[in-house]
Amino acid sequence: MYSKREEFLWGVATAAYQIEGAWNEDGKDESIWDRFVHTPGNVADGTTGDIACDHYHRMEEDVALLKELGVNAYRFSISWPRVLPQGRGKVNEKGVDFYRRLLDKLKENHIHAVVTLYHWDLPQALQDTGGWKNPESVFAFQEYAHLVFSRFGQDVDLWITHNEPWVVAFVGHYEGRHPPGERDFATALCVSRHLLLSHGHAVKIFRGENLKTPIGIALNLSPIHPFSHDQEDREAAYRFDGYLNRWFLDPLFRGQFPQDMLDWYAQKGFAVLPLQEEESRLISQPIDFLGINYYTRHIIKRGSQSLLESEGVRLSNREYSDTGWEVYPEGLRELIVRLTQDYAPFAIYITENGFAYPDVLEDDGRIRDAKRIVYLSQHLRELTQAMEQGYPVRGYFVWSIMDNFEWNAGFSKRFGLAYVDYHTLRRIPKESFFWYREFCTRKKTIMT
Ligand code: IFM
Repeated sequence: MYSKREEFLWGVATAAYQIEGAWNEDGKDESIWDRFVHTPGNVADGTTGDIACDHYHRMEEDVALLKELGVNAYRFSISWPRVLPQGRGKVNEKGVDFYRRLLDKLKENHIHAVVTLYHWDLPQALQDTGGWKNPESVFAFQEYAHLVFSRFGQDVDLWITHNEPWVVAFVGHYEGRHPPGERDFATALCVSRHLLLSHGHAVKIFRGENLKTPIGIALNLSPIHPFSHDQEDREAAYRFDGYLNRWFLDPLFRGQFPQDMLDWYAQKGFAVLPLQEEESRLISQPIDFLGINYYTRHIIKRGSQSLLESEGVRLSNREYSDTGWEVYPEGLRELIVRLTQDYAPFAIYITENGFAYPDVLEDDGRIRDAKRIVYLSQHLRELTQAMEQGYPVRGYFVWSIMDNFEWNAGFSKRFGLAYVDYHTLRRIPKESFFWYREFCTRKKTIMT
């Protein structure tokens, strides 16, 4: 069993809704994503995750692919409505059995299992009573966490409570681009509080179960740079940092929302109650690691339109991925340094890092994704330097092992090391797959 001081994890990551498919099979009930994608207009290319990569039926083939890749860790998420179709109450044993078989297969192949409890697929039954804005959701999550820890506690090597709670709160409840598709800032703030509380409760339950493996949370974090040295641009950038980064980091590591953001939101008519003592203790109880999902930086200047009075700037001389994110490898080390200095996490895992590109399957059967190789190698160089400088990084995960359902962008964005032909569902390793395989093999022999 993996413990807090063991080998470095070189892995790849996925999430249930993005790969599993089988959306209504074997007792699984509807999630908010099932409901959302079945509503026309919500997904750019009109596709759904009903079948996705059909991982639910091809799990063994996919573990064989991981084996072929040579990683020593696989990060995946559990679909809450697959194991608890109504969110609480009756357990779906067929759903539990799927994850049991997956964990067994991973163990058989000597691949460490890294499990995310919540990667965005809330049971629709819970949404019907208010979802994350209802304080009851916190108790439902406790019940779910307890079930998962008690069934799989012995076979998982690293636990992640939430993936990118910022996205859940603000993209789902303020921007409305993800389910439940709300556009209300006060709701988003309330949801962020409930997500933090649910994280705290899950960690408390975990400690109560006396499980010895590490537990943490994965946040989407970015360096935020001001567009110019102007005071107003610098203030706007700091505000955006408060919005994106510090809004979750501060409660988790310091037990309170950042005061400048509480003041800013109050001044804009969104008063947030500071965390009460008990909430603060629960949310900031020690975790074993911080997971960083890193893709890009943000360059911010003052803007008058938005609630934050800030706006993003796109530079003409920089490279951007197919998702419109600037390629900025230096940002990975910058983040690691900053987070260590400001928050001193016990350990850091890069729980996601990857590059979307419109890859093409060529006539000779190859996918020459040279840009992805450059992206990964540059980021890994930064990571290696941070480690050489003594920063406490313990693992790195490429997003993703294979192309998959990229949320409201549907299948239009490809992040995989393996290409998925969505007609035949065949997985075809890209050049980056072989590159990462070589990299992992080399690293694993140097760093044990
Ligand atoms: O696909 C997503 C993943 O689910 C969460 N982090 C970012 C990835 C790329 O957008």
